[in-house]
Order: sequence, then structure tokens, then C-alpha cells
Amino acid sequence: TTTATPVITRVETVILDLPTIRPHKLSVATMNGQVLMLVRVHCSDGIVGVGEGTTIGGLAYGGESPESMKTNIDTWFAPLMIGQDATRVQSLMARIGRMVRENRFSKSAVETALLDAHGRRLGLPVSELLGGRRRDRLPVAWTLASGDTARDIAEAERMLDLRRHCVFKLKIGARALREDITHVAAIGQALGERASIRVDVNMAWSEGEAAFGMAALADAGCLLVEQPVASSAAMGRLVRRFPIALMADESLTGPESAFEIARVQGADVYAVKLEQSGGAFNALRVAAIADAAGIGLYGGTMLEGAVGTVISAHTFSTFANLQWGTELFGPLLLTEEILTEPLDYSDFELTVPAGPGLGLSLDEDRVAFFSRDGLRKTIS
Ligand code: MUC
Ligand code: MG
Repeated sequence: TTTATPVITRVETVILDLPTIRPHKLSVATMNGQVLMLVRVHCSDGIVGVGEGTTIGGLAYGGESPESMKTNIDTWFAPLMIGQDATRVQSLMARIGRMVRENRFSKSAVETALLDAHGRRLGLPVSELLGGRRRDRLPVAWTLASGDTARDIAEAERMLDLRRHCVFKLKIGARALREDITHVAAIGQALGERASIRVDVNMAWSEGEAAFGMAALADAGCLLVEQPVASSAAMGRLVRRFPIALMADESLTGPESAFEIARVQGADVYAVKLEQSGGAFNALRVAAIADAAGIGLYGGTMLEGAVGTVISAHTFSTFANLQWGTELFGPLLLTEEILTEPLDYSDFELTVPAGPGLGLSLDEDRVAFFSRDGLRKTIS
């Protein structure tokens, strides 16, 4: 018997609108819900893989939105994929890369679907297609971003009681600097030795504000400051001035920027995000550059739903170093479950699924229920 090479027959995209458990306040946007773009890649051997593209606050964080990803995948990616060998994931991503500039988030979504499909085909978890997992569980930080100090403290206490999180990232930068410092110090004091705290400024500060802020944050017991300023040059100066660890997030957009920041010694830690990196394989390249440069690693999130969270988990599970843990809590920020079996968050960690592909199964009825009307589209 001869087995025909499985090829891609159909690419399907859908937009889901899901509410969040509370408003999530970042310096760049306040989110009252999350919009997920899911892409399904159907193959001639009957296998279907799923991927996700999600942003923060629509276009507030970068050049792609869930809606633009849907349009671009339907219009430009799908025709490049149909009829192609579904088992050569890296070759197909290279083909797409030659015809599609940028669009890192869309590429990440499509690559995830291809990896999920191929893992299912081979009967292996995606982590094994990415070099092999080194750990089955990942520590997960929680973000306190209600905008209210007392509410954040109550939320952190609940997370500690549930043994769900003991590392907290505080979103600051929207208010006056002194107010933010008071907020961080109050949370640090309330939680004491039971938790560790860090902040994400999402580029809101000037270099002068950051200089004042980083000194004050160090005094408040904060161990890590994420992207206080937009400028890479300013990041490079700040990293030399303060003992508190400085993490690059927005300025890290894949292997080239990872190399450049490492070259100028512009950060102590990288927040690796699958979508920002342009997919799992590029995230592995970012991690390799960080390791070679002596830069610490942290597994970041774009506040993705289950699919985007789990491709990240598979990828981070293979990292040689993950000194700062992860923040893969995205699904917990949403009120609605779209999996038939929820992810296992327990004892401050997330379990990396062990089944073939991503190891997830979507609840199709719920996916259909939350799909934005009229936007479901199939290309074959
Ligand atoms: C970011 O900038 O890191 C991650 C956690 C969170 O609450 O927002 C994100 C984005
Ligand atoms: Mg960040």
C-alpha cells in the first residue's frame, strides 16, 4: 500500500468574543473582554489542527488585530497553504514567510495549527516536535490590574488561598508615578513573604520617570520591572543604573530584536511571547539567543485563550532555562470555558497537556455560541 502525503485542504477562521472576569487595566488599554481569532487547518488525512491569534486591546499593542489576522489568513495565507504538504511545517512556514511580510501574530496562529495537526498525526505532543519537553509543569504568575489597590490585594489573597498563584505582576503606568509607587508598596506590604511582586509599565514612563521609579520600586521590594520605557536606548542605560532586574517585552519582536538587544546588553530578562516572536520556532530562537547572551527567560502572554496559552506552554516546556517562570494565565481571565476539559491550574503551576498535538479538545458548541455572527468563513 502507498500512503499519499497529507496535504492541506481547507483553512477556516473564526472570531470569538469572550467576556473577562473583571476589567483588566493596562497603561495602553482597559479590556472588558477578549477577542480570539481561531484558525483551523484541515488536512487530506482527516486531521484538523487549531491555532489562535489574540491581541491586547485590539490595535493598542501592535500592528495586528484579531480581525486583520482573519482577513489576512483568509485572503493571503490560505491560498499559499492549500494543496501543500501538511507534514513539513517548517518548509510551509518558510513558504508563507517569502510571500507574507511581518504579520507575526497571524504566522504564529497558522504555525500552531500546523503543529497541532502534525502532532495529532504522529501521536506526539507538540512539545516533542519542538525538541522535547524538559518539564511537565510551569509556574504561573497572575496579573493584578483591577486599577484598585484594595481590590488587587483581595484578589491576590484569594489566589494565595486557592494555591493558584504566588507571583504577582502589577500593571502600572496609567496613574501618576507616586500613586503607582504607593500602590506597589501597599500590595508588597500586605502580601509580605507569602508572595513575590513585579511590575509591568507597558512603556508608559519617560527615562527620567523610570530612573525615579526603578529606585523607588527596588525599595518597595519589587524584583523585576518590565518594559518601563519604549526606547531601547533608554532601556540600555537603565539596565546599567539599577540592580533591579529589567525585562524587555514590547521591544522584543523575534530573533533579530533578541540579537540586537543582547548585542547592546539592553535587558536582564526577555519576556518571550509566541505571537510577538512569530511562532514557536522563532520563540525557540529567541530563547537560544538569550541563553547564549546570559539573559534570563520568562514565558510571556498576550492574554490568549486556551489554544494560544497551550502552544506557549509546549514551547516554554522545552526551554533549557526559564529562570523567571511564566504568566500563562490567559484562560483564567475569561469567564467562559471553550475546552471540553479545562486546563489544570493547581499548586501555583499549569500542567502542560500530554495528549497528541496541543492535547486540547475544543467544545464546538461553545465555540459556535461565542463566534461573532457572520464572520465564520471557509476557504478551500
Ligand atoms: C504584557 O504587556 O505583558 C501580560 C500579562 C498581562 O496582564 O498583560 C500582558 C501583556
Ligand atoms: Mg508586558
